[in-house]
Amino acid sequence: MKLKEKLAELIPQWRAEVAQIRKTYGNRKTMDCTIGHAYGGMRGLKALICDTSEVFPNEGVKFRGYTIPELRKGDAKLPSAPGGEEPLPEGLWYLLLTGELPTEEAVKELTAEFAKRATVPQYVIDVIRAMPVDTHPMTQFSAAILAMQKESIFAKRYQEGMRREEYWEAMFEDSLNLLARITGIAAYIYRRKYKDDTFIAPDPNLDWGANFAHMLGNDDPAFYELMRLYLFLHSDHEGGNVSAHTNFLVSSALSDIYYSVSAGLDGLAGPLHGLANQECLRWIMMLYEKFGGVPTKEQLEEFCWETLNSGQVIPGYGHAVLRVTDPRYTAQREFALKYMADDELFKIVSLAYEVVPQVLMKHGKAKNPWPNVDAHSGVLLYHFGIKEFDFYTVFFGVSRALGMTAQAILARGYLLPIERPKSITTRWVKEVAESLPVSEG
Ligand code: CMX
Repeated sequence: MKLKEKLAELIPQWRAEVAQIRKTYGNRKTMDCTIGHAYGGMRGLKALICDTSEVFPNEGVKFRGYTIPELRKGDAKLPSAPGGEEPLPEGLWYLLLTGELPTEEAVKELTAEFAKRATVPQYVIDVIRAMPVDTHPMTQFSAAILAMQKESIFAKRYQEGMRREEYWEAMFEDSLNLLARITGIAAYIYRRKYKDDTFIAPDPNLDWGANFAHMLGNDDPAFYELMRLYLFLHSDHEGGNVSAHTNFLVSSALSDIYYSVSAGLDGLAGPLHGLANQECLRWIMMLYEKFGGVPTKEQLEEFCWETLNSGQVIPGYGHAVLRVTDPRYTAQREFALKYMADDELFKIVSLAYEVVPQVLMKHGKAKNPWPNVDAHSGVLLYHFGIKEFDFYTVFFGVSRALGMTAQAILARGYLLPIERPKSITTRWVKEVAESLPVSEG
C-alpha cells in the first residue's frame, strides 16, 4: 500500500536524523523550566516532540505546516469526495504521517483499506451491551476500544521478539484496524443508546467520514460533508493537549495503540478538554430556553455574568495556547453560513461571538477571551439531528484518533524512549527555591 511504502522510505531517514539531533544537540536548552511550570500544568514547557501539527498562539493549528484554509480551499487542498468540497480525513492522516500531500489515488487506497477492515467484532458489541445503557458514551467508547486490545499485532509481535526497527510497522497495522472500526463502534454506541439498539451496517462504497454519517443514520449529503469536515478539524492539535499527550505517554511504555488511544479518550472526556462541546451546547440551549428564543445582546451578556458569578467557566471560550479565534471555529462557522444560516441556535452562537469575548475581557481572568473549537461544533451536530449532547465528545474522539495514531506511529518510528520526567516535592521547593536562579524566560 502506498502510505506504508512511503513510511518505510521515510521512517529510517527520520530515525537517523532524530538520533543525530539527540547526539549533537541533546544538551541544548529549549527554555528554562520553572517552579511555575511544575505547579502550573507545565503550560508552555517545551519538553515534547510532535511533528504532526503545531499550534501557534496567533494563527492556530497547522497540520504539517499547512493551515486549515490552505488544506480546505487553498494551494494545499486535500482531496475531497466526488461532489463534495470538504477534505477527506483519510487524506489528512496521510499528511500527518508523511508530511506530504497525498494524491487522489493514495487517498482512495486508504479509504478502501479502511472499508476492508471495517467490521466491528461481535465481542466488542457484546462489551458495549454489557454496560448499562445510561453509561456515558465516552465510557462505552473507551471500554470498547480497550476491549479490542486482544487483536493487537504489536503486542503479539513484541512477544515473539520483534526488532525495534519494526515497531512502527506493527503500530501502523494496529492503527489501520483501529481507525477502520472506530466509526462503527461509535455509531453502534449511538444507535444502541438513542435509537433502540438498531444497528446500521457500514457501506463499503462510502468514504470514512460519509460512512460514519451513514452508520449514525443520516444520509443527507450535507451531513456527509459535515462529518468529513468535523473529522478533519478535530484530528490533531500538537502534542501537549491532554488526549494527545496521554496517548503519547502510554504508548511510550510500548503499550499498544488500543491501550494508548483508550487512555487518550479518557482524558478527552474531561470538561476542560473534549467534553466542553457537550457543555457548550447545553449552555446555548439554556439560553434559548430561558429567553424563549434568540436572546438580545443585553440578555446574553447578563447570562454570561450569571455563569461567571456562579463560579463556572463559559464553555467553548479560552484556550491554553491560542490567543485568537480558533481557525477550527472559523471553518465551522463558514460551514454553518453555507448550510444553515437561518438556524436559531447558530444565531445564538454568532451573537455569543460578539458578546462573550467582551465579557471575558471585562472579567479579566481568561488569557484568551476568544472561542475555541468546541464553541461551534454542537450547533452543527444539533442541526443535523444529533440532539444527544452527551454523545458529542465521541465525535471528537473518533477524529482525535487520527492524530493519536499518527503521533504514536512516528514515536515508535523514531525509537523514542519511555517518558519519565522528574517530579519535585513541595518540601524540596520550600528548602531550595530561594537559592534557585530566576528564569530569564
Ligand atoms: N470562562 C471563565 N473563566 C475562564 C475561561 C472561560 N471560558 N477560560 C479561562 N478562564 C479562567 C480560568 O478558569 C483561570 O481562572 P483561575 O485563575 O481562577 O484558575 C483563568 O481564567 C486563567 O486561565 P487561562 O490561563 O486563560 O486558561 P487555562 O490555560 O488555565 O485553561 C481552558 C484553558 C480551555 C481549560 C479554559 O480556557 C477553560 O476552562 N475554557 C472553558 C472550557 C473549554 O472551552 N474547554 C475546551 C478547550 C478546547 C479543547 O481542549 O477541547
